[in-house]
Amino acid sequence: MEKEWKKQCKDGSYTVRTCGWSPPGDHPAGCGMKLHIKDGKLVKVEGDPEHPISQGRLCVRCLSLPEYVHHPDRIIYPMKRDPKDRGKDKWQRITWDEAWDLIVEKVNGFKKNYGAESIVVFGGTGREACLYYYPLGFAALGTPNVCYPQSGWSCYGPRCAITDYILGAGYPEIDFAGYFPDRYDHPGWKLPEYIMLWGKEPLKSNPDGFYGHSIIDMMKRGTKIISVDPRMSWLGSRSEYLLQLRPGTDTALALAMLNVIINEDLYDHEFVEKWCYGFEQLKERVQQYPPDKVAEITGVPAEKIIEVSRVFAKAKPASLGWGLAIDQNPNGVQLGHALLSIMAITGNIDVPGGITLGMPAALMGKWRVETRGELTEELWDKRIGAKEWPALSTALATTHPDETLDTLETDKPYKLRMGWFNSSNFITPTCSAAPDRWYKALLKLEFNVVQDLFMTPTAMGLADLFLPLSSFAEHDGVVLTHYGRNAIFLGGMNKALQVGECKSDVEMMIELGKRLNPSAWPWNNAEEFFDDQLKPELGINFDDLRHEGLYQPNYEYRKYEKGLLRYDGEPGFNTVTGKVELCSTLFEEWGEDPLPYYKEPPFSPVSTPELAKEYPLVLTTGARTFTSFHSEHRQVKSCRDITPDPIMEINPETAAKLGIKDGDWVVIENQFGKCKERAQLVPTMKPNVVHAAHGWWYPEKEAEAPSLFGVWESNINTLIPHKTIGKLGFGAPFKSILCKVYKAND
Ligand SMILES: Nc1nc2c(c(=O)[nH]1)N[C@H]1C(S)=C(S)[C@@H](COP(=O)(O)OP(=O)(O)OC[C@H]3O[C@@H](n4cnc5c(=O)[nH]c(N)nc54)[C@H](O)[C@@H]3O)O[C@H]1N2
Ligand SMILES: Nc1nc2c(c(=O)[nH]1)N[C@H]1C(S)=C(S)[C@@H](COP(=O)(O)OP(=O)(O)OC[C@H]3O[C@@H](n4cnc5c(=O)[nH]c(N)nc54)[C@H](O)[C@@H]3O)O[C@H]1N2
Ligand code: SF4
Ligand SMILES: [Mo]
Repeated sequence: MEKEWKKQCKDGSYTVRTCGWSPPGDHPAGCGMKLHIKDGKLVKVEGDPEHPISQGRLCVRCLSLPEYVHHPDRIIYPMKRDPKDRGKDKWQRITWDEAWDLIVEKVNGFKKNYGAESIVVFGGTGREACLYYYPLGFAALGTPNVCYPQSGWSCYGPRCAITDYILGAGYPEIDFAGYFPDRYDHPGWKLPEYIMLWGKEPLKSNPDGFYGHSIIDMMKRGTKIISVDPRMSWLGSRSEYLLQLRPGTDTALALAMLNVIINEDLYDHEFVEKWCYGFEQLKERVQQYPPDKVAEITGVPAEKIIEVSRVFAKAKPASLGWGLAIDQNPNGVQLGHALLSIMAITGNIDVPGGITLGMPAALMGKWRVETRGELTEELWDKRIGAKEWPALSTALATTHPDETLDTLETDKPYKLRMGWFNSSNFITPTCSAAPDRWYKALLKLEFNVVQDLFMTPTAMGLADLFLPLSSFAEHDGVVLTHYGRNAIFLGGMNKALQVGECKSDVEMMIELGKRLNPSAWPWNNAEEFFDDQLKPELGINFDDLRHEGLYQPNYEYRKYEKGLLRYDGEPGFNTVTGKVELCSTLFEEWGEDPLPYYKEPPFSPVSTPELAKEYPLVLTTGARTFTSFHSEHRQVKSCRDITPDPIMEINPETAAKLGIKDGDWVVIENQFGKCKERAQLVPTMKPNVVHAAHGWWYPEKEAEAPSLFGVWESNINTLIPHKTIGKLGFGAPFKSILCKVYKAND
């Protein structure tokens, strides 16, 4: 890549090269781009063709960045409001010093009178903030209660926990040659013959550390796709095999694939013998899932299950992209277990073109979870829901989300008093199930701080203090793919301009940390902080990264043979048995079945047939769109012009029976709640399945409560129940619930 990161022009304008993260929302995709600044304003964004991963490609969310950065609705100064005026537009501009003084006074007061555990930090997904809200809680505010509020922690955490317990390794990612500067030409890399995309649509989602368009790069070179998805996505329509299963029945399908692969002797004997634990037990278990029985459960024909199992097992190498549909399923732990078992017994783990596993030591990021060392054991023991849900709290340093709502509602085991909303606008239909209950419960908190860029429904409804956040164009940072769990590369993020008095998460965290707990916060600015966080073995500091643009670490395959996965340096996997646990010792210890099994979704035509008479359609929600990141981008005109309304997809024949035409506003309703969206007739949808968009609010509507920007009108999460979670505490039915649909009369 070119070494110059800032280019000055004669007319005073300039260009800054950077890697994207957030805000606005994005998982650490880190696409390369050039930001053009003229007269102090961001006027244009273009893709950077020299960036080895994105190679000049950008999506509409970055292309429309100038509209977002300079949007008239942006909040660019700190503001406060009297708690009695929550929900009213009665804000008063204050200085940063006044904001810090108020926070310090409140935090010290709550700590002294009620203990630090009376404070809770809420954080959302995948944005830069997600590296920082743990230390904000543990090392600045001093509380053990950091909460990711999605019911059943149904995003990424379950997949990471399953991987920890079954493989003892970092996140398993499709090998897209991202570690190597020469990418697909790298001599040690192999093209996957097949990639199975299971409940994942990476062109739109680019999740966690995976640049989705790499799939297209690989398809152009010959890779074929298997799509396991109740909908037909763009990639599904170009796949060799589309397994259009009934939502939520995935685990049965995965077990049937194991049945075929094992019974037809299509597995890798050497890998199984050397590196797997519990094969015989698994073999016995999968006999319960013959393809014809599973065809009835899933709606996928038995011949197709058999054919795909054969094709996948014979492909060398084959890869798997497992998506959000694994997490948003109370039976998802078993699904993840079965999928990793497929990858293991077909010999596709940690081999070129298979799935890669992160190295035990991340490239940076020691402050993230390790800062919990700032808390005493006594305080750590007070973490909400940790004792009740050991499988969750062992892998994740947060509270249990559903228990946190119970605590807010009941004041048990103690009363929560202060909330800090770091990167979660969660009364919109994003992070939480039962958002109406959360909203009422959160109003009980005595002091709420919101850090954001826009006045969101959450901020308008709940905040007493609003701290203005800078976009990634306005701050320095480091893009850390997979948050360090499988760091494919590090991207240099360079500040191009300043807007108002906005600050980044890191800048705020350092300033607050210095005031509340100075010994844990020795750095004076973001650059000092990043210099310190980058691992010395890398031999680069922040300035080097800024100039280089990207750091790709290279990759070591078959780490289990070389003693590179275990902390003791022995060959094998970092699990209890030192092997891939097809039969899990830890699940058994936690009272769960050690082998994967299928369980019907909690509400389905099979598990609740009576209910299905009233609510005959299976609803799946939240498949990503290019034009928004959860609740974000609704005020960005270029994005909204493409997606002006929330869309519900429905089969044309089903719609006709219900008297619904394309473009009609419809009500989606079940026993928990209702939501209004616009019908789109999609011939590839199965007749009994509908899909509804999530994350909708209307920045153009009335701001004040009860409207809160129309947040209750199209709030699909009011249909998702609280605490309908899996046995180990993971997974909730965001992608499989029952509903009925009818034409809206207004
Ligand atoms: N029905 C349904 N619901 C779902 C899903 C679904 O598929 N279906 N998906 C779920 C999933 S997987 C997730 S992860 C959650 C996501 O839920 P959240 O992550 O809570 O997303 P948002 O509600 O959009 O809130 C994020 C807020 O953070 C702000 N923000 C953006 N970038 C930054 C940043 O870098 N720093 C800080 N401090 N703030 C930032 C944004 O402006 C926004 O207001 O939604 C879940 N909700
Ligand atoms: N543009 C954009 N990108 C994003 C986000 C965003 O909001 N916008 N959010 C980010 C976040 S937090 C996450 S977690 C990732 C998620 O990204 P992905 O893992 O790609 O997940 P989704 O887009 O929710 O869903 C992927 C597919 O799962 C299918 N699906 C629905 N129900 C089921 C089911 O029961 N079984 C199976 N097998 N498939 C099912 C959907 O039809 C969809 O095509 O995206 C991230 N990236
Ligand atoms: S995926 Fe889209 S929003 Fe994310 S960095 Fe790349 S271009 Fe920007
Ligand atoms: Mo997510």
